[in-house]
Amino acid sequence: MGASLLPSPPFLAVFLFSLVTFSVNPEPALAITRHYKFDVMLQNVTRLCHTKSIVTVNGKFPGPRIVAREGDRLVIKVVNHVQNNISIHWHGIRQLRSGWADGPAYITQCPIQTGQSYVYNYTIVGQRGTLWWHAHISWLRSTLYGPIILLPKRGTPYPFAKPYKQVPIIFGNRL
Ligand SMILES: *[C@@H]1O[C@H](CO)[C@@H](O)[C@H](O)[C@H]1NC(C)=O
Ligand SMILES: *[C@@H]1O[C@H](CO)[C@@H](O)[C@H](O)[C@H]1NC(C)=O
Ligand SMILES: *[C@@H]1O[C@H](CO)[C@@H](O)[C@H](O)[C@H]1NC(C)=O
Ligand SMILES: [Cu+2]
Repeated sequence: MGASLLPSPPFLAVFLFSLVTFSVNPEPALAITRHYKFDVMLQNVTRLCHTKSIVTVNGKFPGPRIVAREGDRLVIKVVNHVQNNISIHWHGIRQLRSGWADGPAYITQCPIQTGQSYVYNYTIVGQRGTLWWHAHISWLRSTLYGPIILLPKRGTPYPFAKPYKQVPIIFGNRL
């Protein structure tokens, strides 16, 4: 008697499928992995009529921006092409179970030596807004930095009117 009331296997399968589809994922807020490559290299940079060879990421000063959505994974390969030891700190990112991706040299990792690389791999959990990354060894942070822009999940509004445009403003020292 009881057995005859159980749904047949195909029905059960369809039911479970719709449960997963509609309850776990009510709207597509799919987290993705975003890959970046940071080539740490020398570059001649001119500011205020003054040219200097400085350590940069990808030849840019200030450095390239990282853009991610909350929930995304960032995989950032840093390759060191300069004579200095390097490490990069992702300032303000909460490293949950990924402490080895935090970046302070001699605290969570050995520095990346000349000709070597390191892959920083972490997810953005419960954070939105604009942060920054910078070198975390010696005084290299004076030229090695850039913005990290954390957008809300797709379908999640900003806690204010949606901005028409974003312009990161970074304050740094004169070269
Ligand atoms: C910077 O300029 C100097 C002098 O012109 C030049 O020798 C050097 O190769 C330049 N470095 C880069 C990375 O372009
Ligand atoms: C670079 O890092 C290595 C490994 O920690 C260390 O042995 C070496 O002294 C460092 N070089 C400089 C110039 O700090
Ligand atoms: C990043 O970390 C995740 C989770 O540990 C792992 O599955 C993935 O393979 C890693 N990716 C790289 C490129 O190291
Ligand atoms: Cu910092």
